[in-house]
Amino acid sequence: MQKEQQKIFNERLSSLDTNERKKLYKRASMVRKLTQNKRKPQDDETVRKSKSLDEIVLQLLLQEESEAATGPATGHGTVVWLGPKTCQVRSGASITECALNRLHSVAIGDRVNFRPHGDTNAILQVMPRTTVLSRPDVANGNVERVIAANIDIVVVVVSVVAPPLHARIIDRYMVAIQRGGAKMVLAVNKIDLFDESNRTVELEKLRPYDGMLTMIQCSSESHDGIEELRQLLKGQTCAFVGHSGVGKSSLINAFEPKLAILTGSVSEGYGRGTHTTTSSTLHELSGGTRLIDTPGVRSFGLWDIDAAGLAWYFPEFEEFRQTCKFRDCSHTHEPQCGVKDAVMRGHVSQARYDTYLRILTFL
Ligand SMILES: Nc1nc2c(ncn2[C@@H]2O[C@H](COP(=O)(O)OP(=O)(O)OP(=O)(O)O)[C@@H](O)[C@H]2O)c(=O)[nH]1
Ligand SMILES: [Mg+2]
Ligand SMILES: [Zn+2]
Repeated sequence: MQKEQQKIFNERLSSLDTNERKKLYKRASMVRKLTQNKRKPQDDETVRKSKSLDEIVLQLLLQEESEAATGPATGHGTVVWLGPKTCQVRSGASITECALNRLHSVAIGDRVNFRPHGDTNAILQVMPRTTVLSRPDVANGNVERVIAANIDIVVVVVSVVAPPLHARIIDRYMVAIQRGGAKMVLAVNKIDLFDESNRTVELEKLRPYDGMLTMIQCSSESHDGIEELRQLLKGQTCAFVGHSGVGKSSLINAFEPKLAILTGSVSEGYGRGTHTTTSSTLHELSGGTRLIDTPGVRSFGLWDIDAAGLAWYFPEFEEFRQTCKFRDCSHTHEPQCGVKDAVMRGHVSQARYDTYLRILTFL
């Protein structure tokens, strides 16, 4: 492969995850087998010059690109459903199925142009995104996975009691949401499960967020807090995210029972959800409210955050950073650190500071 080709090859390949690469190489080796079978045995010259697997991979990638760009767009709309191979694009009342290709990485909420291609449609262009919620791809940490695009609000759903409240994921989402430009609402779901023995323990975990976040205590079961949440989300495009089993789909059903989204169960042993929702869907409600249901996550990694910038995403550190002795203080080992001092004096939550340190060790 020539240098220039190698460069294009590396570039294109680095944007694929392990699974996509595997599939591509499988296809390439099939293509190679087919062409080799077609060749006559005496045709030594061709055999010697036969393409490497990498070259076939590049050829397949470029073929896809040129096929996708064979004419002007015939339609545009918003991606409202995303599956493994196709997505659905809504334009007004009509839905168009489009094939996913390696040229464009498409996210739910994206605004795209498309045109007919073969027996389906090809995406020609993804419009620039106003906001995103991103994380690193689980299989390939160098690839950005956009969980939702062009959202006004990310509703981080946590549950109390079953599964019990995990506050650390709130901190991680807070960082990613600020980075991506959307607003955040924290929905504390399943408050119908509160009783005298667990209420205080669970609410204590939320204390650090008092006054820092818009927080709604709610229950899709008893409908507590649902009206309040409805008012907050009115007319906005919102993505519901969080661990599996916390009740993201149930909450969306509570807003609009006729959606009847499949909901799952919480396993007895581990108190975890069972990953019921497997693909993202944007549901259009009356009044222009759009709610995106996303699959539950096991953990939430951070995309495009560096160690030097992390403290910016902990807004309560701000007033204390001013008194750090060193301007580039990392608030870890330095003497006379305003943030560490504030933690000690109880002005900054120890739990939030611990999350800060924990995230830092992974950056
Ligand atoms: N008691 C109680 N149970 C709830 C509430 N909301 C949801 N559940 C139950 O919690 C379980 C999981 O709900 P889902 O809505 O499927 O959770 P999810 O967050 O969409 O889960 P994934 O799709 O796996 O990410 C179901 O058994 C629901 O009935 C609630 O407010 N109170
Ligand atoms: Mg769900
Ligand atoms: Zn400091």
